[in-house]
Amino acid sequence: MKITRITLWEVPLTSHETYYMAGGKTCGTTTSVILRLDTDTGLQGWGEVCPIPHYLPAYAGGVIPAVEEMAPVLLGADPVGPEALMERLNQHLQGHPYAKSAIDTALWDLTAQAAGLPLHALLGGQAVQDMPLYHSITCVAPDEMARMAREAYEQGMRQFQVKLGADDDWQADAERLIKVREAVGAGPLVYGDWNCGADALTATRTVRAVAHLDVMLEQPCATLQECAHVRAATGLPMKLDESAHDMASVIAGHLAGCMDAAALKLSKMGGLSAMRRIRDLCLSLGTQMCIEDTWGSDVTTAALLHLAASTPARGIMNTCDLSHYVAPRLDAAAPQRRNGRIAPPEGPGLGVTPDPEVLGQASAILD
Ligand code: 0XW
Ligand code: MG
Repeated sequence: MKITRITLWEVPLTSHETYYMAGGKTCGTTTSVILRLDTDTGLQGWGEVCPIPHYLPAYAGGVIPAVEEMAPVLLGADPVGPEALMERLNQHLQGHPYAKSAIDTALWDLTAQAAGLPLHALLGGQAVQDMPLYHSITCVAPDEMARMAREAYEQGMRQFQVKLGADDDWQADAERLIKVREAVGAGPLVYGDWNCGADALTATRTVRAVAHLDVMLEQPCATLQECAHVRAATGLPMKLDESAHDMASVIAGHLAGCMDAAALKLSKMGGLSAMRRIRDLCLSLGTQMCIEDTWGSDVTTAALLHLAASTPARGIMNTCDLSHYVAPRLDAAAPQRRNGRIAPPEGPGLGVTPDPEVLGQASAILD
């Protein structure tokens, strides 16, 4: 099989609930880049990447130029066995894991379609039928966040990510954790995510005020050292996100003793090829995984669901139905949350196909 054409679309995704995070980061309408690889067999592979502004070293406007730069390596190449081709791309262009993740997803889609198998069969085999989801709650007034948590709880959600730090008020952050914890009762997993937005002193003061609660902390500060300091000063479990972005940083997080859990994001790590190796490392280290991506719609969600479904239950803390948070949906038939859980798509490959009407006109065609 040979790749004959690369087509890219830019689709604005609007969050149902504008998403506020620490450090002035917001996510209202973001651009998602959808990629399709055509082949000489007629098979088509899909990929998607949707960076959140200021969230990671990635931006939507960088995707198409980076793909254009990589196109000479891709066009005419055999997509089957994505890791060999990804290695060539890494030699051709260093970095840019977010742009590469869309390509990598499409290569896996083609490889699995060529094999006539659902993608999870190639990523380790289906280990679980469905996976637990978490619900992410935008950083607004504490009572409003508690209401959102209760609503999601009533729909079956049992894991809650509480965004902190958007108003630079540590006492309000303590209240957010207290009220959400109270709203969902004992049992469910509740964690507060600062997205790097706190200094170690402020994070420690906030957490000491809620130290009696069963809560986990997520990426309070920008550096691993600061996060490790907060973990040691408060004794509460911690999830790393922004600090854990490749194999070496995951090992560093483990050695620093502050990585009870880690967020594995496709566009942060460079796609399924890199992420499944990190998934296997986390399984060995005993790190609980959140298998997800930064943002996106049904193509990204399908890719991460296949990886999550091929991960033994002992390693999966949760996964994320990103497409639930945004409109439009790219594929109306793609998986939906049901009772706090979600299953991967069925059929060969990724098992999703974007609706041409939703995609609209292509932004770039490379052949
Ligand atoms: C990347 N986010 C902002 C969106 C996902 O829902 C999770 C969250 C995070 O930082 O963990
Ligand atoms: Mg996070």
